[in-house]
Amino acid sequence: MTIRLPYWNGDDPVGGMTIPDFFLPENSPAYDVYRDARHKPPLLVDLAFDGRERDVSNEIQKQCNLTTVYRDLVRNGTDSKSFFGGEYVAGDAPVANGAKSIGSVEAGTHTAVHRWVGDSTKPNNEDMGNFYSAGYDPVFYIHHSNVDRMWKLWKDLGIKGHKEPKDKDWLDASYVFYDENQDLVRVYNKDCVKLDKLNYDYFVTKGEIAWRKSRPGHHLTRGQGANEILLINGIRFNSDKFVKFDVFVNDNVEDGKLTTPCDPEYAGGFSQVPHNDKMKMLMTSAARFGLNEILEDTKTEGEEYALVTLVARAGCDDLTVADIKIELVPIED
Ligand SMILES: [Cu+2]
Repeated sequence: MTIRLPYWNGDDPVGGMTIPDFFLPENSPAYDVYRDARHKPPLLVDLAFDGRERDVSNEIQKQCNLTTVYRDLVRNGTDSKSFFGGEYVAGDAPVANGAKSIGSVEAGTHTAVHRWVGDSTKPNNEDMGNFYSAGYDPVFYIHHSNVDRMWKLWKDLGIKGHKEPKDKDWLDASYVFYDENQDLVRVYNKDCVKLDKLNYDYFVTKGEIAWRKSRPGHHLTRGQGANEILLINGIRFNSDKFVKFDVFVNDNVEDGKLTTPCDPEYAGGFSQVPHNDKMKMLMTSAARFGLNEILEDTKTEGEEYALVTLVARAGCDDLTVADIKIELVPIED
């Protein structure tokens, strides 16, 4: 049996950056009433959305989106932990203690699209903007198919360090799902790491590689000995709200110029789709940002100190951070 799962390649500047037409007519089974009414074509998706409208030209939005994808897949996705996030291994409780560390494939464009599609006039940004309701919107499935595709694009870059986790406990961790007969089936991480085993693949889309050339002012570099990584540890936050803070490195905040996700000083953001609509729950997590390119791009590689600026964007009232440090992480072969 062959099935096709559509995906929304919101990263593709050739026609991909608006909600696909099929999901728009009110009589379509793929329509959902709980979406942000302002975010319809021709408006382009903002892949770094933090809850505020950007009001920029399509050309600038396109460029910002490409830089954002580049940041998720290259600059911040330097190794498996930085890209996927901390490992849940066999025996871990999934949500109870929060994620060990968030990955760029989750915290970046993934969460921004959830928030951008969800209805900003609803208390919990239903449907796409909240964990409990995201799956009610058919857009959820084309969005998450594309998150899977990001994984493949990340691997296909052929950059050293872009490897699956090898930890046996992670490979043996499993989840149960209902199959088409409503029987529970157990699925292991190790069954999901090889696309040929899952037996699916993606079309190559027209603009699919556009973001690869979107490092600010530079070309793709590969193969250095180690990655310098900025770690923000012990992030404690209220998980029932949309939370986002942005991270800037060596940003000259006094020059009065507003730094945007298009600028090289923008390291990325920490954000998460809220988890619960009623209960207040404190979660802890951590975030990792690749520094190799950012230091080159801001021409500050030789300096002894790096200035790290965190800017609260949404839901940060109760947020605390335990520790900020820089670590040199060897690149795995
Ligand atoms: Cu999601």
